[in-house]
Amino acid sequence: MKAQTTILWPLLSLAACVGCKDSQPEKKMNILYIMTDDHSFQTISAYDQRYIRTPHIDRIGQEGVVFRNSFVANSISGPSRACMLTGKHSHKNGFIDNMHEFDGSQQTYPKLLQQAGYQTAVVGKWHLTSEPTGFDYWNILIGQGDYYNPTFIDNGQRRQIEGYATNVTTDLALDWLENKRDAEKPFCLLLHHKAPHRTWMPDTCDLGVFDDMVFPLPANFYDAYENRQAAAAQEMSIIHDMDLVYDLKMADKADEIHTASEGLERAGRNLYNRMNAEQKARWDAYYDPIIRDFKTQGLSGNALAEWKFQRYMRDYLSVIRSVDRNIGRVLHYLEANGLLENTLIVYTSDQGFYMGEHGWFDKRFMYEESFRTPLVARLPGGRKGDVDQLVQNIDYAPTFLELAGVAIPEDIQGESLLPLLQGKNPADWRQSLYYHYYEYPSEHAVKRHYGVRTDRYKLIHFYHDIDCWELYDLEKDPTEMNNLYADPAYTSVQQELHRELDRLRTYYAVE
Ligand SMILES: [Ca+2]
Repeated sequence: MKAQTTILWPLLSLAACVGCKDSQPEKKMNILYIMTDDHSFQTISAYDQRYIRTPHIDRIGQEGVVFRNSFVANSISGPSRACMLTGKHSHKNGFIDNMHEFDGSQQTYPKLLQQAGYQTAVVGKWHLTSEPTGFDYWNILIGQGDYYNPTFIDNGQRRQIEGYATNVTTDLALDWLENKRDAEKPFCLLLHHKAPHRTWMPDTCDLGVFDDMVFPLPANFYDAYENRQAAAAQEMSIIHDMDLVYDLKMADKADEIHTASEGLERAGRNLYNRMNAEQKARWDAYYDPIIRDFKTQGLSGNALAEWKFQRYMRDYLSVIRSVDRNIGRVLHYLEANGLLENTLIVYTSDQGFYMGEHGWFDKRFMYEESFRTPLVARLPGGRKGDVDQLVQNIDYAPTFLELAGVAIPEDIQGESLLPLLQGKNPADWRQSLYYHYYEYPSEHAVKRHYGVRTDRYKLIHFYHDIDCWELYDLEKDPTEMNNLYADPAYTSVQQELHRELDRLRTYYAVE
């Protein structure tokens, strides 16, 4: 599957070709890799039309492919990004959780592309602690970054930029494309948004746009986590862990609303205080009446939980609206500048997210909502339609390398998606995926776990301070409520999954 195919894009200048066919200069395909942070596939209309329309993200999929079975190797920001940069699972790239620092001296695909003559750039969220390596240009947010008036590190220099993060990050990317790159070289641009990461602060122009909608509660919103010990132990529930001030913007001027976490409450007020006077005026015009109404209602129990869910959905979707609009700006730029037909465009997220399923927000678990991640890609001249094969974020690095005609190093663990993008269906494509999450003990209290997923089944082992196995039949139980590990009817399935998990751990050299 790692056979090399070089896609070469002939220069459009006819003058350059006259009489010199044999020595005709050839230009490689550009790569635009757009990624957001915590964008659930449930909130992209190419995947799910219950909540929002995302015409610009959908366009990438309509003119290219929608990966229907796209997953991550480790469902948390920094580690997921390290898997993508290296094409290797966490235990091989070393960045197993967000408390680590990424070893930037190791092999990454931007470095290999740079060596092959590509101009490389990363703009927006980085979150790998160490400074970017392998980029001609980098202009990154600090840590998670801020939604309002964010500070960027511009090739080493800190600079605060007035505005809303998704707009500003897009501006920086377009500025690099227009003014800063060498147009004679192919480019690889990583446009990585901070949005829609917690605390889902909308742009002022998007405040209130979803207020007419009432979102149905997921059927398992009040999940009791029966027979699932790790799920019962988490601290990422909308009911108990979503903070009224930090997450839901109830920072009242009278300072009467207080929450269980002084730290989160203070952080919430600090986020508000980052805004300038004009931004605050628009923000207050929207949120002050909501805060007043909230105080009047005096909600508790399920009524409070459901109020929080509705607020969460409205804020989150408003942030997505800005993401999609800004992707539209980028597509328009490419089209207007003749770049649409020689650029691979990829849109993904660093992992999926819970929109109230199991009562949760956040990610981390190997359950479907956070193990899956959206992935749409548009390859000029390539396949149009759905791709059903199991793909994972370790596959992006070898895909970009193969597209650029760079030999894929033997130690890369992912598989190039280029054949799938070109419309082929390799007979020997992988039949199962390996996953490993390490960040415990930590915020949200999700236990360490690893597992295997096939097209129908999933086996998970939670370990560290517990020792629990879970098995799901995704065909009969797509929302993973029924742990079948001890069910005698699934004994042979269980044994087969154990064998497959052992095989994968050997194949990926897990120690
Ligand atoms: Ca994330």
